[in-house]
Amino acid sequence: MSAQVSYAKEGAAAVLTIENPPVNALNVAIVTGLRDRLKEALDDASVKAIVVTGAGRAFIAGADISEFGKPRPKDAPTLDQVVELLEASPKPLVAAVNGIALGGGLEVALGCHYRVAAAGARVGLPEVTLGIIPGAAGTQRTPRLTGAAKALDLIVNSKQIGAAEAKKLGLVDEIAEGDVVKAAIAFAQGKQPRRVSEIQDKIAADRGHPEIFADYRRDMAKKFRGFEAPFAAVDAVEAAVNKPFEDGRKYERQLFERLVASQQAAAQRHVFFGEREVAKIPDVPKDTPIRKIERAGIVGCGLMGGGIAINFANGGIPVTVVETQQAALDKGLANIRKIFDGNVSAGRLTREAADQRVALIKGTTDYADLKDADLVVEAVFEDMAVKKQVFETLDRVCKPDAILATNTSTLDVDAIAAATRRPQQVIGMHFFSPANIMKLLENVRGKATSKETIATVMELSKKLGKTAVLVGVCDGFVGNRMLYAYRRQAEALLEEGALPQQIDKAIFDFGLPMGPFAMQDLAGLDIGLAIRRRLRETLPALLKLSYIPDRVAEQGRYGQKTGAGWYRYEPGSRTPIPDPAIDKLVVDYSKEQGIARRAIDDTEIVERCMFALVNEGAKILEEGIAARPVDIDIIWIYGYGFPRYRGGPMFWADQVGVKKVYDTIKRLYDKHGGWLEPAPLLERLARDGKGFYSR
Ligand code: HSC
Repeated sequence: MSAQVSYAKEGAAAVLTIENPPVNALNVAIVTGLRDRLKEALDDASVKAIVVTGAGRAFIAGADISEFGKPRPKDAPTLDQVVELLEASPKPLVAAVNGIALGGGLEVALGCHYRVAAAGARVGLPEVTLGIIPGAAGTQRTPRLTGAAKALDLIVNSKQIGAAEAKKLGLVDEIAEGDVVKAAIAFAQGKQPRRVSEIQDKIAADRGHPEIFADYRRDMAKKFRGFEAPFAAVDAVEAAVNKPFEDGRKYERQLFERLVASQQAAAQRHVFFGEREVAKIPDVPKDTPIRKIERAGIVGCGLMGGGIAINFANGGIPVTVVETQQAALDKGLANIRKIFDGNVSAGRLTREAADQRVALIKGTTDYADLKDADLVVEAVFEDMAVKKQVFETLDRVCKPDAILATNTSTLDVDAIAAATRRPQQVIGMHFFSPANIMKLLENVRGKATSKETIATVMELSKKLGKTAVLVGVCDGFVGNRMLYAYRRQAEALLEEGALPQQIDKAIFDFGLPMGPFAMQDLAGLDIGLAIRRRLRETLPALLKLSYIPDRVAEQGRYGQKTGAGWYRYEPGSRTPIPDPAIDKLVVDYSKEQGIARRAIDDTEIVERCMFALVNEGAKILEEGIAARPVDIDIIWIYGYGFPRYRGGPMFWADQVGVKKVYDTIKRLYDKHGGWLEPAPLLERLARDGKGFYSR
């Protein structure tokens, strides 16, 4: 069906229905259609009231995001113009909000004189998530109905609320018992137009209280560090309170225009579509059969296994957890209960829901109890011999069609699969720690993994509440392999003249939640030490690894858990305090290596670390370990806190210019050699003037 706004008469009411599946996004055709059908209704003398509604499950999911940044036909009306036409209607206009009303969708409803919502409807202004603010007077009308504080909460946090709460806030006038369109028509009877832009009482009460906004800006500063849109949203709501409607609307428009053309908005739009794109695997068709996962198993009830079990329980899937020792099992299950209890005390879960979830998790010391599982995730010690043994056992005890997944973060999934007679049903599910909190899941396809296994595990990932990305087999897969490349540059910078706190600050200011050294202190330096020792055994001589991290760890400084690592920590505190002992260790190491230390500025730090990340990403793409640059971007946003407003490392590289990235990497490689060898793909794109997204 093509996008259209249909027109129907129901007695003396005209019903304008927006039809643009799947979510009735407002593209140029719909906005134009809405204007034209409105005119038709206004011109028809027999029409006494007008109802606007949506076909299917949505009212309107907002402006069509894919049209942002693209040229529009000159004579096409803009959404804000049509919303003003709606409000100006001399005939009463009621929005029959049948389903989700987001962004421009809610703005259309607010342009109507009244709103009647279905009980299951949801409303919100999520524009800030897209790096913009509402652009059809949403920031001006919302506070007129809710007051400034509630409007700020809704808009700045991109909150979506149900019909009942929307009614409580004043955004909705009535909740329909049955058919929402019929209810809207009935509601319109005898009503006069009531224009939201003219409602004064709530904003009049907020006027003269600048502290509402000053306090809000202060409180949100940390959460939205680096983002532009949330702060612009506060400015716009403040204007709604202090300026006449028309001036506030113009001000909102200026802010909207600036933001919609910004690099941040382009990046955040990219992330919106990327989040959906990663679920679609190029060579796994949409109609690939999917197995039902009704029962799961987990081997290992340590920190990781326990966290994974919580995911299954949260997804409503019964799960059996195996540990070989009863004591370890008891400890693991007690930890799981503690995490659920914590959720209850924090108010995130009711006691009843927590108990139901705990009841879905059964412990055992007998592998035979996994015989009915449709899928088993292995989460044991990171050692190939141990893993192979576990998989041999699973292959023996599990039913023939069960899927066997490994949670390895570094080992070869193909070698693990070879320990079974069902390599086509073996896959990696690389959960990030803590598994019950981190949203990212790297699903790792081996050489033999079947499309059915991939499709099943990708679908299951959604049920577990994860953003899953499919990757191929290599050391560290996508996320950690790139992380190693970035860390190696950070370590080289230490040798050449920088200190950990300077590097961490530069990376923090770039937008990551923490720099590489604070991150290692959080994860534990002992894990890295074991990996480095293993790597050194096989690395060619030219690819050297700095010994500085080894020296820190060898002193028993494993990070936060030992009270000292790259930083020191006061007892019970997680705040890193720079430590002169580490500064001395770093400076002494440079001297010992005969390196003359030099002043290194923040720009060089960011470029060295981030360009190395991009260069490794380019190698990963060329090798087919990631199918598309968007897979890498989503991994880095969800797994490592790469700032959403930069769109992920590959998108960011395109914004910076691949040529600049290549030239810098090449210059550094010519000087230092080793790890920074430019990826041929990077070189080719730079030469051809292309980007990762315009190959
Ligand atoms: C906006 O409204 C700006 C306005 O304030 C001002 C405009 C002023 C203009 C002046 C101009 C000069 N557009 O998520 P799903 C696609 S900003 C395009 O898988 P679900 C989606 O990509 C907008 N496409 O389904 C997917 O496509 P695929 C504010 C959109 O049931 C398919 O629909 N609104 C789209 O899990 C299904 O989506 C938002 O930010 C859109 N607006 O969730 C809402 N929305 O199948 C964004 C969806 O090809 N949308 N698509 O992959 C959502 O949050 C979710 O999609 C829903 C549905 C909750 C609507």
